[in-house]
Amino acid sequence: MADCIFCKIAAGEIPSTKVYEDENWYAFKDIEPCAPVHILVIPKKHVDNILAFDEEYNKNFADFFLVVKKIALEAGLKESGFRLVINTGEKAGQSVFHFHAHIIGGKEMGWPPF
Ligand code: D5M
Repeated sequence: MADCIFCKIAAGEIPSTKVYEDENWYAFKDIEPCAPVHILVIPKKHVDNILAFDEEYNKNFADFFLVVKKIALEAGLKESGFRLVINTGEKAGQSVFHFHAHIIGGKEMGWPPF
């Protein structure tokens, strides 16, 4: 999508610190890390957020959790565990409107998260 910063990152038009890539997914280090490990996982095919999913688009997410698992294991998060955060909508803290999941780990976390 034109003028989408994460589409440009996935296409290599804007630099990022890549940690994973396959045909459908791109993952890179968050520029403002809130933990020792803070990785963003994005689909290469643009969607604003979960609220924009339909049944057809959802098919792209069949392997989403396996991709997250692979990235988390490669980041060394098996023992410590990790948090997967998907801010959806401006009021919930979404600032970039291209779906992204935050993989956050490497530190103790509390609950609730706010
Ligand atoms: O999270 C959006 C996240 O995207 C936020 O943690 C900063 C990160 N971000 C924004 N621009 C970049 C670039 N260029 N590289 C890496 N990370 C970036 P949200 O859930 O929308 O608040």
